[in-house]
Amino acid sequence: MRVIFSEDHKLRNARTELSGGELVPPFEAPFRAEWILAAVREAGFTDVTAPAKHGLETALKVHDAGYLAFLETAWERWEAAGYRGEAIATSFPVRRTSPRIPTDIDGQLGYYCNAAETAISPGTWEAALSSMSSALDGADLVAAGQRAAFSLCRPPGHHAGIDSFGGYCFINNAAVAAQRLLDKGAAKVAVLDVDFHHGNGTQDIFYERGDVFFASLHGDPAEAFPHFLGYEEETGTGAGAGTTRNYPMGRGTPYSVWKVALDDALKQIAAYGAEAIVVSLGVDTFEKDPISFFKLTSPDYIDMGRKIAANGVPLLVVMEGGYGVPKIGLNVANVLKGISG
Ligand code: SP5
Ligand code: ZN
Repeated sequence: MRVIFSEDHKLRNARTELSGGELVPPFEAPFRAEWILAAVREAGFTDVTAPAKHGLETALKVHDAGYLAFLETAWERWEAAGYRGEAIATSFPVRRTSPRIPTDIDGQLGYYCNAAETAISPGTWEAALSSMSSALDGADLVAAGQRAAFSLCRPPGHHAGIDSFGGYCFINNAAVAAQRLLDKGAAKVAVLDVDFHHGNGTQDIFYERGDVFFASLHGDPAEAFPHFLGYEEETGTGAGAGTTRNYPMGRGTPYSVWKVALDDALKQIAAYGAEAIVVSLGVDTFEKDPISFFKLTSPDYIDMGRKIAANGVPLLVVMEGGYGVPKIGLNVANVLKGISG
């Protein structure tokens, strides 16, 4: 299985994350990608290539053009305003506010933000572009007939919506990859999101579309980030009616329970008739994850990979979350092993 990975991920190296009212070193940091790359190599996935540089053509089909233009220059505008810290949004367009888009950097930062833990820092845009490029190259390999590919994306993407960043995500890599698979000839694609957190950005992007089926297994939003989306009753609307499925689960969920939801999601995806599956792979379901509350163990990830591959359609695995401990690398490698059989 080919691994697509860009060293430019390191350009996303924020100093701060707003957590528990404090500015702390971000959980989503460069060492994550280094741990994961080392472990997948160690497990025998040694065919690692850097992605080509891609433009925004595909991203513009899943994101708002004004949002991408904002992201591209947000850091320089913030710096030009003379601020000393990183760009953290402090004011938000909530219920009963004007739909107008402000013109100043502070207003736009809040307008395009869905979670203030995530600061924009120098290099964030360039790193997000490289991450998107890894996803696009992976999609191209799958479109060209590969049975599976792994896009080792960083920063992650699944919390980035049509026009908002947050949850450590800026460009929705999985959504861009799904769009690319459609553009290369697939009629129907699925995104299977197994990250601990609900893929609110991906759901937002495809909620009214019938050409992408979105299924997410995650911590119940009543008690977990991203808090405001991911309930069972959200199933899509308009042309997308019936093409979203959510599996919220409670504190302490072990693999024996989690895998029942996975089986159902895979059954729904097969019934839908997806020609390829983009897997939003977060390993923050791990028992030792510092910000999550499921109880998966390292061997469980092998079985997860086997189950996902059993659907028989081509797979593009896109890296999302997983934090805190070097074992995240082993857990990712185990999923790839399970997929490879
Ligand atoms: C890609 C991804 O996994 N993004 C996750 C972003 C979560 N950010 C907010 C986390 C807040 C967690 N607070 C948990 C406290 C545990 N003691
Ligand atoms: Zn996550």
